[in-house]
Amino acid sequence: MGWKGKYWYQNHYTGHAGYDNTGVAPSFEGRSKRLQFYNDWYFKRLTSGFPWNRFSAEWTGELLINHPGDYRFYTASDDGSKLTIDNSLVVDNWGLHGRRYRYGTISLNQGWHPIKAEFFENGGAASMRAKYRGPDTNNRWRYVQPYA
Ligand SMILES: [Ca+2]
Repeated sequence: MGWKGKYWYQNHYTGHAGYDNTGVAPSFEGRSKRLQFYNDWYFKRLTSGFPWNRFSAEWTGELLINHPGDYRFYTASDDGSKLTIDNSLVVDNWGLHGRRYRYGTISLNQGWHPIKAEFFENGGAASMRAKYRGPDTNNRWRYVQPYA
């Protein structure tokens, strides 16, 4: 269970557009059970040498839905993040900002759904969390825990 994570260490600061990782090999790869990065230290402890600033990440997995229905998702991130499910953008929290919550709702059928989270950190504090609620969680907020 968990997310398959890819991380890119960047060598320059960026603007609202974030970083483009197209065709660039990740600097580090590792799995995380949850996207539960409350602050810089949660990223730093992924591996030695992980940067304080100027990095980006992409996490992927397959989310199993047992009870179909409307599911609400959020990311809380500093700086930008996005959450994509079944190739649909569900949460758009992109851009440069301090910790900010953005929400989105999607109707999901029973079965497996590809899920992807993207993130970038420019400077200052860094954080990233992703939760959801719906029929499978008794409508309580839970960390998204896909399989990867
Ligand atoms: Ca920041």
